[in-house]
Amino acid sequence: MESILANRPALAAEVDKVAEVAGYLWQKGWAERNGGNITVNVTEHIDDAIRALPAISPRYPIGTVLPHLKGCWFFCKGTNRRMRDLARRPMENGSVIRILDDCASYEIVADAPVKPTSELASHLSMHDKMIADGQGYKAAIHTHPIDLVAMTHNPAFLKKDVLTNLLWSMIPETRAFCPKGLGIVPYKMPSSVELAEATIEALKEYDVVMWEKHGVCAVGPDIFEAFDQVDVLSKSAQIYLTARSMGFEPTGTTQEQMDELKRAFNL
Ligand code: 2HA
Ligand code: ZN
Repeated sequence: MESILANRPALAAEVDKVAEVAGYLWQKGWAERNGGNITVNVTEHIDDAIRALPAISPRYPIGTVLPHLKGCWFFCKGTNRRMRDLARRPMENGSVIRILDDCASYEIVADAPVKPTSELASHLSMHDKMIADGQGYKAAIHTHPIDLVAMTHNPAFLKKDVLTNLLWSMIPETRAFCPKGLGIVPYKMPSSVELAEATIEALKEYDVVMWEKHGVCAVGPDIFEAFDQVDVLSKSAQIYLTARSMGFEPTGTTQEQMDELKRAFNL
């Protein structure tokens, strides 16, 4: 059967971006085995012919009710699929789903019955919040950056805004491009609805959310921008780690220098 992407360049371009970012996650060592997941709201690219397609799966519960997702469609990485395989063959390792009218369940529509990511509750909760916020954000990413996850094994870094200030102080760009910083969600069971709820709570205040001893989540207008947020934080973590492994504690930019940046960039 023909792919849903055939003759739909705008939808194909969104899936292409996901594949490109999936490759970066693998190359960075942030995506061991099936680690991490990506979802993109593709509703604007869904035409009447797609809407008429039958489901190719049973109806699955999301695990929570998300009222803003009524009538929405998502491209999702498949559960237990490798990020590096998603990079090369996105439609074999991910699928397009539609949210049903109860806002609490979904079905798979194309191309293959690949069940979405185990973190779907968190991802769809983030999308629900993005729609409520009305800023046109369409993408969510969860990944396992080695440096940032390692930092959460130090209890001192888990206190409110300690890690954010440390990471901001490593290089000015992090302050500029991740202006709301990194929120911390204390350890919770992967895939749980509790994790999803804590994630969207933290996203009210922060750009990126760290799941203690697990990984980060970020959202953005598209998947490139969501990835960039994590990438700048990881760069800061790398600078910190490099200084520490040279045998000294990095001084960091001063509070004054950061305040100056905040004023100059209107952060
Ligand atoms: O999809 O990263 O948190 C695999 C995971 C679960
Ligand atoms: Zn994970």
